[in-house]
Amino acid sequence: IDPRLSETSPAAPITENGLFLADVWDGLAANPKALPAKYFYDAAGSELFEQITVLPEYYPTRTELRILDERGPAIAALLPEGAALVEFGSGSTAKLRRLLRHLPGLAAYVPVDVSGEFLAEQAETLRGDFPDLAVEPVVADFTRPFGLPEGVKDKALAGFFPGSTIGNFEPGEAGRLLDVFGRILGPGAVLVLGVDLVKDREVLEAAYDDAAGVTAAFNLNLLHRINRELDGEIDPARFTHRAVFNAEASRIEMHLVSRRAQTIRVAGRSFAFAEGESIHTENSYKYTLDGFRALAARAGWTAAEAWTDRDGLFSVHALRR
Ligand code: AVJ
Repeated sequence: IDPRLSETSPAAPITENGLFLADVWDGLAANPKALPAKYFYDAAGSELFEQITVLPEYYPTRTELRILDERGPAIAALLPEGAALVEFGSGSTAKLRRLLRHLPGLAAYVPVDVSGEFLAEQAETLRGDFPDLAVEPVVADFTRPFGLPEGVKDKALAGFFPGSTIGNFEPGEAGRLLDVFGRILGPGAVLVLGVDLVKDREVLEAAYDDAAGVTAAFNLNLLHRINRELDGEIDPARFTHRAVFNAEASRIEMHLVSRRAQTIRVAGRSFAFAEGESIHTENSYKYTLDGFRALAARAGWTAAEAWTDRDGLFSVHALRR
């Protein structure tokens, strides 16, 4: 018997939304309350994230793009001629395009994402813009081992994991993920990834609590999404956005804090909140250059090079298997 189903609760249906509901029920019943950050990205949340990436306070995206622009030739020099590039969780193609400019010899591009629809669209536009590049999408959850397309198995392999997505994983999980990437890419592979750096609390907290309130809207959209998709009866106005740098754990935490004591209902199940009680919605880990190299080493990767911007805000690492 599934322990998360109490006698009075209806069983969560086993559908895509059933998983979302099970995660939401689990998270709200937990102590402390928490929800998985992956649920931020419905259509509205993805649109809000795009807005976050151009906020004056949110330095990661523009800084990483600048590093890729400036260091493109150096990155290209590390990749073997005729390699295939595997991108784990392909978001917008903006970062990939920065790299492609410097990789005329690239034989194939393999975007990996859970959304088949998104992948197909993305592959179409890329084929139009780079007619000589073989684009071979794989529909898969990149956190689990998956098979590469036949056409690239004989090629030298490189991996690309930009955006500091690695920061959303607990350090132990991040190590396991890097190990999975290593197993998929095999010996001799190069992995290029973006990693956000530790810095002053003020800079970090502003990046996750911008003056225009876009990050607050992004965080609160999770409650709107629960209302839309899971028959939730939550009043989002009764929660506030909080972003705080937890220096001991070296991570930004995002929370939705209950403004008052209240009970919320989601699909027939109730959850009580004390005033000031929070739902922990995201961790975004920040590393030092050496701290990240050590994590990569434990996962079987050797640090080849790392590039940062002038202000030391963000890093792009090249690792070798
Ligand atoms: C997409 C996980 C890299 O942690 O900076 C941005 C997500 N959350 N603002 C990050 C995010 C709030 C972002 N990552």
